Amino acid sequence: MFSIFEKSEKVVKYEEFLNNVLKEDLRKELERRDKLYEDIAAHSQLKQTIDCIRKADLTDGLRTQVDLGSNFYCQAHINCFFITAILWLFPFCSRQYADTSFPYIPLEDIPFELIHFQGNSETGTEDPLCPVLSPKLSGPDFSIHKWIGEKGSEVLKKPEQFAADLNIKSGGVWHPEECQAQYESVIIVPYRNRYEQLEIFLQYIHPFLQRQQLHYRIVVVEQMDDRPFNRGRLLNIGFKEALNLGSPNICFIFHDVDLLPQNDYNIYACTHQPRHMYSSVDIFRYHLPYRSLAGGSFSILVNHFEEINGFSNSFDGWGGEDDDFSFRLHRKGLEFCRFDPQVANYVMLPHKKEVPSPDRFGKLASKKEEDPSKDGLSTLEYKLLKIEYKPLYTHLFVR
Ligand code: BGN
Repeated sequence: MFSIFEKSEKVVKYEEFLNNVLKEDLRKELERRDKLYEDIAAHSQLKQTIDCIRKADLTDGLRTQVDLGSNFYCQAHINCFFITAILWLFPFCSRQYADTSFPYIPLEDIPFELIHFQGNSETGTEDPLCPVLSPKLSGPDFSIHKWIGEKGSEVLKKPEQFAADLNIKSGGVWHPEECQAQYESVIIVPYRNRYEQLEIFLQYIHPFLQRQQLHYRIVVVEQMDDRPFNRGRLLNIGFKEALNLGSPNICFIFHDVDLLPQNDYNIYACTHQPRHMYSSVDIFRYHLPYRSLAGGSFSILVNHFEEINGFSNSFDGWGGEDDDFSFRLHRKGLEFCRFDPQVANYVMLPHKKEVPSPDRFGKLASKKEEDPSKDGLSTLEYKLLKIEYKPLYTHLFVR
């Protein structure tokens, strides 16, 4: 029989073993696992790209340009054997080549980066200015996946009721009553056939934007034909039409309907540099798949967007228009920024993956050679069929 004293001595020993040996082993294992996950994500991104190149049936190989740095390029000819070799070698050298590092703006610098639009037209000028950072902000929302699950199955509030409860004006417009907003933004959402997602997006994003004490409007631009979805063109249309709806100095936020920001400190206002709003997304294991990515959610000042002539109108179907947009910014020296991944993290609503457009690679390559002034805002042609001022958004029906 052990005495109580011996027993407690044994417990202490076990505890020491647990804390010093087992927990330490577990920590190392988890670190190893995370490293492995990162490699797998980078590898599968490359594999996808290579599969697409293969499917394009490049019997003659692929003519491309290799970036030697400082804007010097040399002509390269890649054949299928070489592509296969890259795929095999990639796991051994992925860390060096999958460069997704980025000089993120840390949380404490965010207030200095934001552009203030003081005194909007709708609140009285005698009201005090809202603080630079709203006191209503809260940190990362880790319950968001649960919230989405519940909203998916349960009936959402009726839009009219939701708008009345949150004091949202017709057309999805809102500003704080207690102070003058320092930021004024319009959120442009390109859209077709995703009503369930739109409902969830709206009921999530309105309270989010209100906690940030912004003056904002949500504009949904719906493509009303059966041609392939053209995200860039819809965003150009949204930009032009939204300028007719409000002040010419607003900040533009181009936003996909399936993305929900998780952290209130990701302020939906413009920064001095254009900003790619997501630095990490749950579907990419909270990483960025590649450094020049500019898709999903992007904020930009009116003059910067005009300077690059907006998006290209030529990317029919999924993929590439955001890469072209990223290149347009780069060639004008308008490098974009991102907030810290702890702040700029997002959840993507589940949906069936769109079929990527097969000719996006060719288009991207030819657009790089072309002067952007030949395709974009300046050449945009469209028909505005109708505008509806709905309780939660301004709805543009376009063709
Ligand atoms: C890229 C797409 C982007 C998309 C991101 C994230 C292309 C062009 C060929 C390189 N780009 O692969 O449009 O936003 O994935 O999903 O397909």
